[in-house]
Amino acid sequence: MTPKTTVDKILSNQPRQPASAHAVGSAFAPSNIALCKYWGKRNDQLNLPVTNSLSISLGNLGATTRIWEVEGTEDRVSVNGQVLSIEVEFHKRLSAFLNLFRPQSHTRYCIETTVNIPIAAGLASSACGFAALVRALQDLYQWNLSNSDLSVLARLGSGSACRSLWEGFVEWERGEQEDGFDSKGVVLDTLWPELRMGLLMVDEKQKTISSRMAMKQTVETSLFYCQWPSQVNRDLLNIKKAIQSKDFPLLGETAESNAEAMHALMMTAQPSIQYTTPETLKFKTQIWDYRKDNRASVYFTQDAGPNLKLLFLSQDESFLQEQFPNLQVIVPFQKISSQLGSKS
Ligand code: 2P0
Repeated sequence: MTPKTTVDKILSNQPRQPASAHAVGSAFAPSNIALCKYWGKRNDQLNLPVTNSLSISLGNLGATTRIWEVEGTEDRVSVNGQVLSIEVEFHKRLSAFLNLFRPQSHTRYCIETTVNIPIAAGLASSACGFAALVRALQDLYQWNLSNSDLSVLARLGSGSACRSLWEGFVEWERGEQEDGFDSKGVVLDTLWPELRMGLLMVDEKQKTISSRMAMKQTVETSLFYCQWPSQVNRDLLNIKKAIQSKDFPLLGETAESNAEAMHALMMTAQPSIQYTTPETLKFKTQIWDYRKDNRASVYFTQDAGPNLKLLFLSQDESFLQEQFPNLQVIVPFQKISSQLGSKS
């Protein structure tokens, strides 16, 4: 199975042409932050992971994408109003992904994406980018695919994108099949309105090594990688237990320890990979001190970058905003809660 055969199978009963020559597809997808991380693939071509992972979506923070067909020799891509050169890595990756969907080999696309979170700073912008793109393609071609099918398509663009098709907690089930049709997101049926996530920017610069490369390097060279699946299995059980019983310390401790283990693994890759800066470590120490002194029940998680995402409950929000004036507080369940409220 290749990405192309996967797409053709999922789209076998769907329109492959836009409804009209001037049709435009448009869609939003939220960003997601993993509480139990995806770190390592068993199939690089299909983005099939070694383990399950579990994330929380960021409500209104994410990507909004518009797409339409154009004449020309190249796709035209703009991100936050800036046109990307075809030499840029992200342009190449997007065009390669769009090759899977073009009705004719000469079809070209214009893609306009607006992302309301810092790009490539470890805030999962490629995840919401690819999820918004498959949703925009669904809108352009008027497919009627389920979120589950769209999740498989988004995974082919970027693994973690398969978790960005839902709000709230989402588990990416690694699946067992070689073709990857069972490797997709599944939403957990639990709301936690008091939960908060705080974005603590340490550095907005683009990362030095992409997560894709870092993941590959870790799997291929770390002697400790064989320990990772058992850490994930244990952490997933605890995170799901914590979500069900609303046990916040268990959720925080497990998510923090899972992120620290992922970064420890990277350090044992050859050459060693280090996203943590002295500034990151300073913030971590501050967070550990708040817990130790019972000043706040706050934990962190960290992705492929120096920035931290704090996990806490609404009761500690004002204290943490005072301590970290630049903290961007996200209420992950606000959007679902207000949607449910307006329906009732
Ligand atoms: C995650 N990350 O679970 C982990 C934790 C970063 C750190 O998924 O190669 O951009 O496109 O499948 O999804 C980032 O990796 O990698 C990621 P590809 P992706 O969120």
